[in-house]
Amino acid sequence: LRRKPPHIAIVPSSGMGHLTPFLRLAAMLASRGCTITLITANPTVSAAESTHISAFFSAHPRINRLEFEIIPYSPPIPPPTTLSSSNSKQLIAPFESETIHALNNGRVLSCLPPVHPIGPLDPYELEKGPRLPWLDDQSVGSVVYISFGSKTAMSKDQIRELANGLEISRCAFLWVLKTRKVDTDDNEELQEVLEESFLERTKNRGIVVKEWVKQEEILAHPAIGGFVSHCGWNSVTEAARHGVPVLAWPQVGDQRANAEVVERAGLGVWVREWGWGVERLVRGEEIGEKVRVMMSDRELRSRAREVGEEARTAWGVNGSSEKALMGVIDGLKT
Ligand code: BUP
Repeated sequence: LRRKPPHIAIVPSSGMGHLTPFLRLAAMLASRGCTITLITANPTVSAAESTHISAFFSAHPRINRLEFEIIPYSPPIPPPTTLSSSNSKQLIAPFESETIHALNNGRVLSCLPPVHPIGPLDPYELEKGPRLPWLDDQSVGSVVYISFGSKTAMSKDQIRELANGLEISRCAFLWVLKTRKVDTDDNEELQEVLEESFLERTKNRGIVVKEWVKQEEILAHPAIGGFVSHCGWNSVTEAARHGVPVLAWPQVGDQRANAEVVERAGLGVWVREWGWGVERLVRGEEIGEKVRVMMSDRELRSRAREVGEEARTAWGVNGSSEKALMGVIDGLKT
């Protein structure tokens, strides 16, 4: 008797960093015969989420949509805490094969559900963003890409130091700049944040964009030779998939654990002295120097390329990721 593919409900939590992998997973499961219901919150936190959700449902009419309304809630003011955000406790150890093995063999807790290591995830069709023809005119491996993800906005002073650093590095650059955590509040013009003279001096060497870009497509572009990243998990897996060296500059949450994975995997370097979030202002000279070193480090580039090959093997037809995904689907068949 043939068993029926499962019906799976997928509930992404808020923010593009959560929505992106869930939409990719939904598309991957649907293309393997599963019935999918995607449950999304209304309103979304950012405009990027609404745009991507609408585009996703237009491209995948067979995926069911359920919306739930978020009721406004004013949380009580929390009592003062003695823990500082610069504390170096790590909650999550880097996810590596021994860790997954320990979790799945009851060595951590006996009652945990199985953990299935799936990824890197395929981008789904119609992920939104403008084309950047400028990149096509740059030579192979010459451009450093800078992005701190969808919700990290650095201080104005740090942004100016970063600009200074990019200028000092003398590398070509593509910088996705955010000045506010939520995109709907991000209304400042570039000229209000960066000096006009910086934009003028670097106009033939770099571009700064404030709108949403197709990051996966950028990282896949042969002109990209390095990535200055906050190490959101999606960014790390995307850099790994395309074998792009990373200069890790983690800011909050799990990003420090992710930076450690980047370093241990040989995908990049992490300058620990740059600190954590707003701990210290990192000067342009230091940034420029590290960017220049990353972009000219042939050994790092070749290690990152190897990581990319391993990631592509994991995600290929008979790779470990595909096997894990099919294992999940098989286990849920009725
Ligand atoms: Br910004 C930006 N285009 O312009 P992370 C981000 N992305 O495609 P985060 C774009 O959003 P958390 C843009 O490729 C990645 O898939 C990017 O996720 C994409 O960081 C995703 O890297 C960003 O995990 O979320 O947004 O800080 O920290 O919650 O993982």
